[in-house]
Amino acid sequence: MISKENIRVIKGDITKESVDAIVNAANSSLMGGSGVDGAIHRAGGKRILEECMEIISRQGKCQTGEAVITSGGNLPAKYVIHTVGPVWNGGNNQERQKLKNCYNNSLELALKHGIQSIAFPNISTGIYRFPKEEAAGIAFTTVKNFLEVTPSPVDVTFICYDDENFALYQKLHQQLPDH
Ligand code: AR6
Repeated sequence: MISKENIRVIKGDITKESVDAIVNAANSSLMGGSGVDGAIHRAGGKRILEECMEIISRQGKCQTGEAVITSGGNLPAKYVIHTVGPVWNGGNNQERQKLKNCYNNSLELALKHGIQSIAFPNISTGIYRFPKEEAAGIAFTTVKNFLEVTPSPVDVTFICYDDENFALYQKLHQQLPDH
């Protein structure tokens, strides 16, 4: 049973998190951008971009909903898991399923690398315009379902940057049992 102790919700800057892996809301080129992607590449340094370029040359673009992993460069986190969220286009373009895939694929990749703590930003809720309340529900439910069946425990933190997301995630967190 997943309780309040298994999932953390905080307000802050994900680049400052000392966890095994932080997740980046990237785009399919993996070449950086603005928002949280820009912040991670700025704080992490050029090593992350170099590793992203190697990945692209090996496998081509990172498709929406997929995830890849690099080192954390100069970040306190050991790894960065780059996932590509869907651009909100009204909801009839499999945006919900693709957002769910981002969380599941990031967690699968984390397990493969022995990662025991992971921090997620609120994927797709900035430049990609996914409605925040629905995105929060999908993120929370997907992570909760994953944790319920995973053989190796992972500490999950949702890092909210804006007040609206923080309030939405706090509300979802309060609905979890205490223990
Ligand atoms: N720490 C944590 N969360 C942050 C930070 C930060 N330092 N900065 C912003 N956020 P966005 P998207 C929050 O736009 O919607 C990029 O250009 C922000 O408040 O970063 O998935 C990529 O290259 C929001 O809630 O990502 C893509 O082209 C959340 O992070 C595109 O944007 C996601 O907002 C991806 O768009």
